[in-house]
Amino acid sequence: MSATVIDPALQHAYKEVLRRNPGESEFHQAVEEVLGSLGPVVKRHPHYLAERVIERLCEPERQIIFRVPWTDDVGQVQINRGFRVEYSSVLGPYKGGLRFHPSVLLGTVKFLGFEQIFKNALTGMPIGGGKGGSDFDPKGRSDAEIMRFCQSFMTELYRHLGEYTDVPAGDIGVGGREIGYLFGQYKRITNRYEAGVLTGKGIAWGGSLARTEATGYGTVYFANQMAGEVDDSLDGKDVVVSGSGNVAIYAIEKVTELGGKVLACSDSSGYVVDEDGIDLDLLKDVKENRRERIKAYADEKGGRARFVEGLVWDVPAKVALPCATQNELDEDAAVAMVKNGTRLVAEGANMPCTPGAVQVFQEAGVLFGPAKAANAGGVATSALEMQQNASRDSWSFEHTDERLHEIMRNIHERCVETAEEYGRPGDYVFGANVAGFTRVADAMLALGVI
Ligand code: NDP
Ligand code: 2IT
Repeated sequence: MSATVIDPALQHAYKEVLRRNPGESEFHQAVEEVLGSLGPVVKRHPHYLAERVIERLCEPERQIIFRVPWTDDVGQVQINRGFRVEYSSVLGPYKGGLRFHPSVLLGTVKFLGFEQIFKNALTGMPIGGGKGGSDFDPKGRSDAEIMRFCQSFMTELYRHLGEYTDVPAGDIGVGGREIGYLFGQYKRITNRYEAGVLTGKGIAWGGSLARTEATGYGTVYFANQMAGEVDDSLDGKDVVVSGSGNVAIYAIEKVTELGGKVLACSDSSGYVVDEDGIDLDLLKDVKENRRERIKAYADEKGGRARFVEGLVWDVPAKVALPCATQNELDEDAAVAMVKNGTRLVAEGANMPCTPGAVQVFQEAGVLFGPAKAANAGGVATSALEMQQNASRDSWSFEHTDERLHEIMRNIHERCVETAEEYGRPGDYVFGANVAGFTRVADAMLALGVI
């Protein structure tokens, strides 16, 4: 089952994407999802077709692929592949994270970069779209190995970066530690303390308070806003979160603060369910400090917590926040969730729900918040970090968090209004795609044939 039907006027553009990017199924999926919303837009604004805006947006401005050689702790040379897809710079410097995970291929980075364009546009901030990463697997590697890898990666990438050119940040497998090593090498090669060239930096050396929390908090602000549309909130709700990384941990923190109860979270080995609600201090200790598997949480917590090798979506809850990775929630899981009483889904991860799952949720009347809207708080706070760096200032946690909250309210409003304007009330997928696309397309036309 596929949720997406592409308007005949856009079929040619989509077929060209398939032809020119063979085998890149995640990229195809991301493009199909956006083009699936644009039929009514090009009918109303035919100049987007005449100016070939969609074909232009389907082709990244620049794609960089490079070798990353490094030496492991036993003296063995290792070779990885590095990527940076500089997708669109019409709204600002390329902006988007770096992912270090063995599954990363060019098509993965392209799908993430494509999503990033519209997400960044939705924030209303001056940031273009890009994404990068490597098939390097950080699991089980020592700090020294991570450092040598990051140094080699940056030795190649630095020439493409700059605070006005391309500004990477974290994503899966890239957090504060990696950003530190990457920034150290950039500074060393360029002989410039150019803080705004990377975001997600440490607080002591140019980072922004609330950036670590921002994606998870922002997703929950967005989910709460969605619930508000039906006179409800997350207070008193059971919630299931997938993943137990950066996004998941701070989504759990904010849900708990707002009075919800997170029953379960996961990693790639399985999930823990804790009927007393996830104990955040223990989770942070296991995952952030010790970098252990999620099973350690259940082993140490005991009581009503247990580890299960399976899919976290088996745990019934009113609210679900997928915060791990793409296509982690499929149609079968969605059908079971609807049966089990799930009423709201907000995507903390990028493209975690398959098209079939999205269709199941939407047909069942489940409120569904797509990634490019729901998880935009991370990159928006990166843009706030860039603002602080540009003015050599640092803001309080409260101020930054309030700005984040306001940005998420605005994104929510933009999605709701755009969906209503086109006669699709409550369709956040449509609202996010169209509002994001329109901002990018109009800027592109203003800048000429680029
Ligand atoms: P982390 O590396 O901190 O955590 C990733 C989590 O997802 C881990 O629990 C990991 O489990 C799990 N996971 C990753 N890959 C897989 C897989 N193939 N199968 C099952 N589980 C998997 O990453 P983040 O929390 O930063 O990112 C999570 C998601 O949020 C990604 O989709 C990312 O693109 C998106 N995102 C991140 C933002 C940010 O600011 N960091 C901003 C917006 C979106 P394990 O440890 O077992 O691999
Ligand atoms: O997917 C995302 O939005 C991110 N990984 C964050 C990007 C950023 O530049 O902060």
